[in-house]
Amino acid sequence: MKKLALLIAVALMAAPAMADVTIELEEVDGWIEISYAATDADNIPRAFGLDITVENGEITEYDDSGTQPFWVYPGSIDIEDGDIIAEGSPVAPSGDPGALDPEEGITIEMGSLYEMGVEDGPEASGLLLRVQVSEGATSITVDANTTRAASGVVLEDVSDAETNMPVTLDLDDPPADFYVGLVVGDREVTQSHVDNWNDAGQPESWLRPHQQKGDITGNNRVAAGDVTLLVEAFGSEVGDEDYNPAADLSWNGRVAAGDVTILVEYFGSEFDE
Ligand SMILES: [Ca+2]
Ligand SMILES: [Ca+2]
Repeated sequence: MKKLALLIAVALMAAPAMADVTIELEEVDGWIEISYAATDADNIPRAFGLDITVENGEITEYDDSGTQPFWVYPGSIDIEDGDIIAEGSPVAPSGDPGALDPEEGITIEMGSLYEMGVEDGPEASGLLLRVQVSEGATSITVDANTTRAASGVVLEDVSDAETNMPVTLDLDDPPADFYVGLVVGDREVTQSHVDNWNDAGQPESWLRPHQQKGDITGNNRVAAGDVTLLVEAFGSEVGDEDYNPAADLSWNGRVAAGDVTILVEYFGSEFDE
C-alpha cells in the first residue's frame, strides 16, 4: 500500500500542471507567431488580454490577417446602427487603463463575437497575432494583462483559464531578414531559398540586389573578379569548404552550371548602386 502511494506521488510530481490554455511563441519567416491551444474543446477561449514585451528591443510591426476570429477590439472598434464599421486594431491604445506604453510593449485585447461551434466562430487552437521585433532583440514575452482578464484568457463559460503564462521565446538569432515573399532584385524569395539561406549560414550577399545577376564581389559590376570567384567555388555545395554562397547566383545550394549561365548573361553589366 505504501509503495502504491509512493508511485502515485511520483506520477503526480512528474505530470506537468495541466493548463486550460497554452500560449505558444514561434519564429516563422521573420515573424513571431503567437498561438493558443485549448485543452478542452468544449470550453475554448472567448477573449484574450495579453501584454507582449520585448527584451532589448521593441515590436516594430504586427499583423492580424488570417488569424483566428478574435477580432473584437474593445478599445478601437466602431459600431454604427448595429453594424461594425471599423474592426479597429487588436492593440489597445496606449492611453487605455492598464495598457502598456509603446516603449514597454503592446497590450492586445481580442474577443470573439460568435459562440464556439458556429460559422465564423473561433476554434480550439490557432494563430492569434504575428509580430516583428527590432534587430538585436533578445527575447519576447507574453503575459496576462490582468486589468483585462485575471489570467489573460477568458473561456467560453466565462471563467478565467489556467494558462502557462508568462511565456518567453529567446531570440538568440535575430529574426531572419530573408523570408518567403521578400523581393530581392528581380527575384521573390521562396521557402526553398530560405532553407538554403539558413543552411548556408544566412549570407548577407543574397540580400544584395545584383548578386543574383553575377556580382559576386559586391562592386556593382559583373566582371573578371566575379568569374574568378565562381570558378573557385564551382562544383561545391552547401557544407563544402569551398562553397561560396555569394557565387550561388541561383540560391539553390550549389555552385554549378546554372550559375555560370547567369553570370555569362550579365557579364559586363554595371549597376547604378
Ligand atoms: Ca563584381
Ligand atoms: Ca546555384
